[in-house]
Amino acid sequence: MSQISFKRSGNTIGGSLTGVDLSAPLKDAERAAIHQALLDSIVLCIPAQQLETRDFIAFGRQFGELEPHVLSQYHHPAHAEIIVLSNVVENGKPRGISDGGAYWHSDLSYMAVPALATALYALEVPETGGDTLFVDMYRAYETLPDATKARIDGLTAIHSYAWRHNRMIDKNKVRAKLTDAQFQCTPEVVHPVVRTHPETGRKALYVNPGFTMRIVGMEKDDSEALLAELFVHATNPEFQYRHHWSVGDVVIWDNRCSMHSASGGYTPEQHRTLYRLTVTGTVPY
Ligand SMILES: O=C(O)CCC(=O)C(=O)O
Ligand SMILES: [Fe+2]
Repeated sequence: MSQISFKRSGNTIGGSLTGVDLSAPLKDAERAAIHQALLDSIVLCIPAQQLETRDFIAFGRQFGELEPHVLSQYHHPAHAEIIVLSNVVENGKPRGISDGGAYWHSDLSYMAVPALATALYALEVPETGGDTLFVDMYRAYETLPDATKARIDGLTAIHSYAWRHNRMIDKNKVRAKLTDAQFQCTPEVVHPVVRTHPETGRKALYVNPGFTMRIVGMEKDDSEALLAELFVHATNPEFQYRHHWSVGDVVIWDNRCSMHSASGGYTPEQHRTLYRLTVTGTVPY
């Protein structure tokens, strides 16, 4: 077994860990190294894995409870904890969700208890395109002008899944409307605009174009102008890491201090299939 080794991408966000086989039970030292590398790099790739579905689930479970996604029609047939992301259509039926996350967002920020982490396992990837972009929301917060920090201090914002889902239907027409039950499961929620990471104690900006509808207590136009200003600042390419996928990559990211976006750029003939699982976090403060 080779030595466990952590390498940064060169930025404040993004890193990779080699010398770990996630198909075998992890030793305590490996578990601690993965956890620390995730806190340090925000987005961690563990490449060249060959996993059974249960190995991937066991990997996710180490970080906390796993949460089945609201779009149950795309769950893995045998494991509801896994949602399938795929552009492959088999016998006229999509193997998974084909238009997930093509906008900046933090996973499950639309839930009262949002996601701590998300992990993807790459089964099929296009040679070019299909990258996932990530942004460091600690840095986005830390580099805001003092006047903006003072302005957003103590503010809260409304996040909504149905609002996003309806915009995706308008745009792509491939999505089914939310069922009544799915709609009931995702009421609007309110979170602080700046949250404190419960493990590192650092502050991070916690609004995103995907799910943040409105700043509480502001007129619509003022809220939109402030959010637009924050989003332009946060998506500065300097704060970003771009992940180009290889088959066998397991990538896990910390949603408490990052946003991400699928970047597209591949044709329907190029298959892209990833398994995804989501680890439940804690109420933001
Ligand atoms: O497919 C991707 O690149 C990202 C999808 C996404 O947003 C997610 O899995 O949370
Ligand atoms: Fe996402």
